[in-house]
Amino acid sequence: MQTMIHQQSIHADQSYLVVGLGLTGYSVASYLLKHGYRCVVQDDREQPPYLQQLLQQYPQVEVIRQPLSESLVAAIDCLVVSPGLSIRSALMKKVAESGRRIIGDIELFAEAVTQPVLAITGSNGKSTVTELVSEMIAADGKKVAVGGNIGVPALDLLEQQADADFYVLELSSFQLETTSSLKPLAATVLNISEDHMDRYQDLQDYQACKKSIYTHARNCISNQDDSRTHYNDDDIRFSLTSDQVDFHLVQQPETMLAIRGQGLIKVAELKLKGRHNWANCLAAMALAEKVGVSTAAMKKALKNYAGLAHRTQWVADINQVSWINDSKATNPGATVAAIEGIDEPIILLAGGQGKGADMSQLCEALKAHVKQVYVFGEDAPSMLADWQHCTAVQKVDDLQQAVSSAAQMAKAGDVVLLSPACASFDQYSGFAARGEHFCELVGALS
Ligand code: UMA
Ligand code: ADP
Repeated sequence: MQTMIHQQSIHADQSYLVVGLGLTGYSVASYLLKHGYRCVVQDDREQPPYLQQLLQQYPQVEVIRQPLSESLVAAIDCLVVSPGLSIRSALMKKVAESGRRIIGDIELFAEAVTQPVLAITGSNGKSTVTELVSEMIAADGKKVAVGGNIGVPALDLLEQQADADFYVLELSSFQLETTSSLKPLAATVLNISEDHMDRYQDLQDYQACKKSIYTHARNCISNQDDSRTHYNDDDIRFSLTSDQVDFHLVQQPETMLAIRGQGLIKVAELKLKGRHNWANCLAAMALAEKVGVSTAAMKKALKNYAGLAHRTQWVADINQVSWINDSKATNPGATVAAIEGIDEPIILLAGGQGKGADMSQLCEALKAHVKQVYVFGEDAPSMLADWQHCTAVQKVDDLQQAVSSAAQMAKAGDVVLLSPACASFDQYSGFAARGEHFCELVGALS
């Protein structure tokens, strides 16, 4: 069950406790203090990441370095909790039952924003769609501010890009859990597959958090091909398989992205590769249409957008073997999409923290396309057990050993794909550090 979140507006007479001093906590505390609200900050880690920055800016702020407790929250009206922290602990449940508000930074953003918002969630493709739709809006000559889970905290956008015509937010399920009054002009759930199963009871629980993005949305955009994303019969739909929806594919005679039967651009003209990216493009077109972007601007952005680093990113061709960095694949669904998008025989490098996901869902794709897997990291033993009946799998110590083993085994025409299906935090500071390490290791091979 979701912890109750109370709907109320920010009030000067309320006292706020900012829980967690990472990027979000720093952004929230700065926002509240700048606007004169009473707030204290709590983080019991040895080195809260943004402690120094906050104290430099606001030397008087009280930062509590003890664990959260009932007595600590007794005098507080509202807790603003960082997304990396669960609001489902026994203590948080008690706090909610006592009538105190538990919100996140996106709720504060929702209460303050005056311009239209586009909101994007889903298990995979969020960052790609967020960037792509923002490029479309910019190509149409409008000012767009982009943030949320993609990196810039939403409240920072309000402070730094107050003149934006539109705000485009990537939202994680964690951020949605603590948001109740966001009213996007258009919202989408791109797809749902297992992720963060260490924070949710089951897939339904996770799905319900994701779909809460639709609650107050003026336009709901869902994926016809994934019924878990559907809201109701009024949804605007995109699809790779049906042409009975607004945003779809046509063969004229080449495959094109289309809007209600009108081909807009050949998929061969896109820089983004892979069928999953065609779905991302269709979703971005649907969002862009709702903010009045012209089809010419959509087409221009679609033609130019080359995608983000660490998402099925080509790194090098060495002795006719292609090396691909898909470090951002932090769940099985993303890895399946990467594998299915490659026609050549694949050597897969995977592993890290599985976050409770069922890795056996990769078996079909492994059987069909992957000749060898090297697994590493915290959950390598269970991945080995889950996959050894599908293809050849070998456990190695780390990414370095995985790369050198793959280099020895690869033959001309193969693709070596880093697509871990796992989070990286057991060995790296994040997916970007893991992807950069992979690029360095590949660079050293050539
Ligand atoms: N933590 C503690 N104690 C605390 C506070 C945090 O141990 O008191 C830990 C958390 O458990 C977590 C880490 O610190 O492991 C970071 O948590 P955080 O809530 O402080 O994170 P921020 O630095 O504020 O970054 C968050 C998002 N991170 C998470 O949701 C974990 C960033 O998304 C996001 O870019 C940023 O806010 C701005 O909105 C990152 C992410 O990994 C990319 N998101 C997850 C994902 O995409 O799968 C949801
Ligand atoms: P997110 O922000 O949701 O993590 P990204 O756009 O950063 O999404 O992509 C993350 C991973 O998911 C990458 O490995 C990428 O190749 C894969 N991916 C992107 N779009 C999709 C999609 N529509 N379906 C499945 N996987 C996808």
